[in-house]
Amino acid sequence: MGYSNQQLPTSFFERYQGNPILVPDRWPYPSNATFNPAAVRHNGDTYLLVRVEDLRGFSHLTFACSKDGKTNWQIDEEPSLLPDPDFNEERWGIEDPRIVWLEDKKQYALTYVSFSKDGPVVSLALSKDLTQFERQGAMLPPEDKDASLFPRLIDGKYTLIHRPIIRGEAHIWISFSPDLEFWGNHKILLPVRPGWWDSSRVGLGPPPIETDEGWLIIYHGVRLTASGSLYRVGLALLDLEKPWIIRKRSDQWVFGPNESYERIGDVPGVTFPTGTVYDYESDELIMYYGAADSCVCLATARLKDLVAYLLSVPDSSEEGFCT
Ligand code: BMA
Repeated sequence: MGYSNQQLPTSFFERYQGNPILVPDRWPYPSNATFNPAAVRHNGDTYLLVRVEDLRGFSHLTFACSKDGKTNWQIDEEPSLLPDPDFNEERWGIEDPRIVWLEDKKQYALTYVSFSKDGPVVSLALSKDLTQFERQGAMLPPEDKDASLFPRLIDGKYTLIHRPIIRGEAHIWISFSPDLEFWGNHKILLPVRPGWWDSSRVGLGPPPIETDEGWLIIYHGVRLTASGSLYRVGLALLDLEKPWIIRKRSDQWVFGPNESYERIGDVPGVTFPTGTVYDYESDELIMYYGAADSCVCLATARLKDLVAYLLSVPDSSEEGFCT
């Protein structure tokens, strides 16, 4: 498969000994599950915006904050962001957020999944301070999930990665907008690979990470097995100025369900990363993920190891194509 380096790709990420870091049993108010958090550094602290599933089965979002991003989490006493009754698409809850700092707007962009009888859609909210959020509504039609904006404009356009399901196919797409309102130039970016570990569905994990070699993409890939879906994690590197071009894509997954907290829970066999925090000085990338749709965990890697690994795999021949 073209990868001759001795280090196994699955050894780049090291699980934190204190996993799981956030569990429903120790939540300040009753909840069934706490998982799939957005992650961001703000005023020197790490904030996780955690998906909380209540005891009716509907989700909302609540902040947990820590100085070092690993220990001593302070959780908001009450939900931080509840579904808004003025937005019909949120009637069955809001889920799986991603947050980026939008450099040109000097605001945070929160993309999340809104759920209703019409199916899941990706919604956008903007915030200057992570306290007040201005909802912008649904971005694209259902069925759509797993979305994040890029943190900066690319060729003067806002750029979105998302995962619509079209004719039953669940590929990762990329779309562009001059104003965050009208979206176009839609292209398939990372397709599922029939027969592989990511054959059934793929979806963006945390927001794209800018490196000297390109945008690092951490994505989940799903394989259907006799006992359910297995959610593992793969990597890709997109061209910096033309991110619809895939420079590299890992053949092998780099992370997957292994520990009991990843194998036992509401949905066994799920590792679902949704946020990262990067420390430039130490080169430590902290990846936050939902485990078994039940709790929040973290694993750390060196960003330079991930990029070096991707550079060592053969060039990808796949390039996003217009529909
Ligand atoms: C996806 C999303 C995630 C969930 C995952 C595994 O479709 O709904 O919220 O973690 O399935 O159940």
